[in-house]
Amino acid sequence: MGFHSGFVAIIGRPNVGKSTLLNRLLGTKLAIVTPKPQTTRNRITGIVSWPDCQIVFLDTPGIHEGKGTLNRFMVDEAINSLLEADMVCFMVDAEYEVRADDIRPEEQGILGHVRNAVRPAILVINKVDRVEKNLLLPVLDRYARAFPFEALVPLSALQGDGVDSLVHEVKQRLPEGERFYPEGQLTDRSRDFIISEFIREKAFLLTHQEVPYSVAVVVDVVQERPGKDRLLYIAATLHVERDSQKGILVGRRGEMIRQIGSQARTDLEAFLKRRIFLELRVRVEKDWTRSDRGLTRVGFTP
Ligand SMILES: Nc1nc2c(ncn2[C@@H]2O[C@H](COP(=O)(O)OP(=O)(O)O)[C@@H](O)[C@H]2O)c(=O)[nH]1
Ligand SMILES: [Mg+2]
Repeated sequence: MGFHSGFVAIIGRPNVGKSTLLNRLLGTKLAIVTPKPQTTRNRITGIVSWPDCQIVFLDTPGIHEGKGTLNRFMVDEAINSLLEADMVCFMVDAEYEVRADDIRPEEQGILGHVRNAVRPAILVINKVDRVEKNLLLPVLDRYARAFPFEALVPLSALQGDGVDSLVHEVKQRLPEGERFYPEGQLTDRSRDFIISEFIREKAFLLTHQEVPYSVAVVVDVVQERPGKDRLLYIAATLHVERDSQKGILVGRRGEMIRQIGSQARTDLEAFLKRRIFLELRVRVEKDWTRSDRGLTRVGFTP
């Protein structure tokens, strides 16, 4: 048998566990995960290589009905990923599904996108650690009737159960082809992008209400600091939409931004496997989520 390879988009509503699955597949934390919906804003590749196969998974923002330029950008990222992919993993949340007695309009809408893209699809029912297994039968049944899925795979992205079956189902359906990336490469995203995401995750986790949704992080400098401890110096700017949000992000006597910095540094040191000096500043880019120009100014490339 020859070498197989392909792109596989992971799509679904916000918060179903798409990024958690990507990290599980990679065996390392690449995509940021929080309990809040709409954590992921860009399409993020995670590359998994075997001796006979390479799968490029595309983690995507959740598909939802959001207003504003940023939300539209996010949904476009997800839908465009469908068109890049050879196959689709459509993810739903077991905990929600076992209580429902029908497929809700949001999921129907996403199925419509999969249908339009004409891609083979696997249904992934995530978070099965939260439900009784026998309650899944009616869920499997109604999704099997709604769409000609190639396979239906219940799993727990968090705990890992069922993830091997998903890989098995995907592998056997991939086209024959060459590797897209060298073995060992984890993502096609730049180091600066990953750094900015790790910082954004902490801001997302530590703030509330609309503030997390108004933060964008741009890495300004990444510089080797020669000397005996070989520090990597990183400077980044957190952009917010309004002055009041700047106040919250900086915090009383700078406490909040210090906490964001210290937590981000710990994760970055683990990811980059070296010591880091991290300097953060906060800047207001008025209403950046509301215009293309705003998005561009805080580092989005449409
Ligand atoms: N219990 C449980 N929680 C999960 C599982 N997968 C993800 N989560 C949680 O669901 C939340 C959203 O996860 P995330 O990966 O960010 O979802 P995304 O928005 O679809 O990318 C986080 O709090 C995760 O820890 C799972 O298999 N079981
Ligand atoms: Mg995500």
